[in-house]
Amino acid sequence: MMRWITAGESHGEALVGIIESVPAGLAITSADIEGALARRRTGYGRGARQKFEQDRVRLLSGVRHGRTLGSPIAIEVANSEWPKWRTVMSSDPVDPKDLMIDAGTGDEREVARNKRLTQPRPGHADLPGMLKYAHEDARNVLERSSARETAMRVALGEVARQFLRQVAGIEVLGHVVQVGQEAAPARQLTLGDADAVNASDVRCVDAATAARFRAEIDGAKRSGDTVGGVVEVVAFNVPAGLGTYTQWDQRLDGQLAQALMSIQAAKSVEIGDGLTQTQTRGSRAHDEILVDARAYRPTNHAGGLEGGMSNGEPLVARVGFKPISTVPHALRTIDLENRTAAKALHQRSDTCAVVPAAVIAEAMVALVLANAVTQMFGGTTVDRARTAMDSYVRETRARLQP
Ligand code: EPS
Repeated sequence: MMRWITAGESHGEALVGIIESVPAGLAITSADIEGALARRRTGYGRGARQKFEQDRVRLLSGVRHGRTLGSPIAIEVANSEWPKWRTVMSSDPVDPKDLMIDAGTGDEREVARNKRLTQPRPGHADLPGMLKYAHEDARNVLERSSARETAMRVALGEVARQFLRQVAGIEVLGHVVQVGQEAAPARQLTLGDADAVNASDVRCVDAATAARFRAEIDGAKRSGDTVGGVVEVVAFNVPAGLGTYTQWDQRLDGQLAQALMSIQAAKSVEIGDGLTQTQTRGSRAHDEILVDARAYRPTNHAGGLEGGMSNGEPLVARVGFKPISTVPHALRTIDLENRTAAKALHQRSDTCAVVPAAVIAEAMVALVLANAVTQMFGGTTVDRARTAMDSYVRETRARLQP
């Protein structure tokens, strides 16, 4: 089983991730990971931090001369702003006096950064986290619950993406289909759209829709607010049969839903036309199997998943994101220091994180699919996995040929 975990605080020295059971022989470099991280950083609606902070990647283990060894792969994404946070985020004890200085910047805000945060911000993990772990300073919660962690998900996701590409020719592409009230017209994404999606600052191929998305983000920013939306991830060239109906936790749709719902600010996951199907009669909801030169499906309402397995059609998942919780309009809360009514502190933040969320959702889908592929086709070397998968695809294709 391919397993992966992350560690690291938002303003800590670095994020660290480990992914294990990646087969040997996969071509991967730190440049590939840097490229993936660059895609996550861009996007309309991001805040100031993305402009000055840099992600510095080091591939610490599991890869030699550009090829995986089969051993655990450890990745570090260091935070270029660490010198400013060295004291406030120090692992070792610090002199309380050091928390009252401006870190040599002459900037009063640097002192503010060191102060204890006792007013949990609604929508964030702050309040339940402070209660659960008995923290008096919300920073002890927010540093880890922050979506900064998604940088490591994307770094690990790049390993999975290269694995899927090199073993199975599977490609994963995410785009934005809704920002606030503005929705893109229904349209099936194709692999040919990849360059246009990547070139768009709102990850949307249609210029008119992209303009509406930007206007929606601008409107939220002008009114001191934030805005959410929906991203859609499509995986192409997925063979039928990944996942299984035979046990609940092995179902691919369930694994995708868990992975996607775990992204910070995610509030809904939809597979295919799942929500529309709740209002559709069964006679029109399903994807009939027609036989021509080969068996094919004229529709893909199921989003490529039937019975908890991929069915050979493009896999389609949508993730709904709430407007991010760091709302410039201060929200009402409690000050846990004196248990009085207060206003939540706001420093700076993104107006909309839906655009990077499309890249993050791609990474999560890639990680789930890479695990499913290794489970089915073996996981010691890339070449053996590819040979096993090619033979399976040939065999199953022949069964669909009249
Ligand atoms: C985040 C809030 C912002 C984002 C951050 C995630 O940080 P800050 O409050 O320090 O301005 O910039 O995202 C990243 C650092 C990143 O790399 O995506 C949050 O609260 O989740």
